[in-house]
Amino acid sequence: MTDQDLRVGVIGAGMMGSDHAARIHERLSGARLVAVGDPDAERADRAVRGVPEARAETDPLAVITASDVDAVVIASPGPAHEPLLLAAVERGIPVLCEKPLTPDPESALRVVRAEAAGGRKLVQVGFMRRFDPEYLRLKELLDAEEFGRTLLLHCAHRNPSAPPGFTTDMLITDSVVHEFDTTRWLLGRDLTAVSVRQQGTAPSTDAGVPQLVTIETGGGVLVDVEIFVNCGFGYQVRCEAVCEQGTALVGGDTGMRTHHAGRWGGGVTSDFRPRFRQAFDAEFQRWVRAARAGGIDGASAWDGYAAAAACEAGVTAQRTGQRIEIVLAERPELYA
Ligand code: ISE
Repeated sequence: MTDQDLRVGVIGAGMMGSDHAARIHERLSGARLVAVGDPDAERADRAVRGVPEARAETDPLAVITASDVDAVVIASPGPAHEPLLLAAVERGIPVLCEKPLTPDPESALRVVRAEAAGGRKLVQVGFMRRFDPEYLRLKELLDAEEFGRTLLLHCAHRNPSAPPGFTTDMLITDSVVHEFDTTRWLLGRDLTAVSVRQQGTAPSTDAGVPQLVTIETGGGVLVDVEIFVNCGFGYQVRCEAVCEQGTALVGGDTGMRTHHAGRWGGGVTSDFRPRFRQAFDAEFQRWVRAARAGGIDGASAWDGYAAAAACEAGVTAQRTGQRIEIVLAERPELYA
């Protein structure tokens, strides 16, 4: 720890917030945890246990305005993000905000406009797949057109079981939001339309039933996503790119292979924390470096807004069974 360490406050001490607080304390260099804010005092206390120099707060805004906080991580529920983001932008401190940036495009655009008015990118959205070594290699291959032009992406996003209260909307806003972002990032093109297919004729109210999402993109690449949050066997996120002269697959669970008791096999990760642990670590370490220089290094507020616009269209597509176009506002100069 040094005097130049970035002094970080974490807002939200739920599953992700406490995971990030531990990450900052245990695994990052150039940063130290100074505060955790959560309206639930017990959760906040738990997240700073074992970090004597960090305090627990019950008012998340107090973390943003504290003079000993240089940068904040926002990991509270999405509906709480907008006032926190606006306060951080007003104070001029860097933020790493877990997705979603905000729950809808209108509020996301207000954050974008507030940031753009200040002329400096301060808000990074926690789309961690952009830091996953396999996804990074896939992007490199696609950017260099190693197998020719990209034609299609086939994606599968499977969670072992839906947490209590997980609704069908959340298949889009909480889960497929990652594919919206990775698709834009991998292809370097905006998304233009979205359709959702599901079993039967009426929109399903059971989030445990798989759905198929089709995404159209500016460059003409078609993307399909199977979203299945009740697959039972483990956590799996795959993306296969079909190019003119070959295919490339990431997320194929190609870790250690075992041979034992007359069988061979390998492991499947249990949830997104172990699957993307390396990505989260890299994302945070790079953010710390960027934040110390006063900026960001990852998905911007504009990317968060684009994802929110795709989610809104996706939920409408899911409810109506129609193909819904994704229309974006004019992009401020800051994100050109
Ligand atoms: C969760 O919120 C995440 O962000 C995970 O990455 C995703 O796989 C999961 O489906 C979401 O519920």
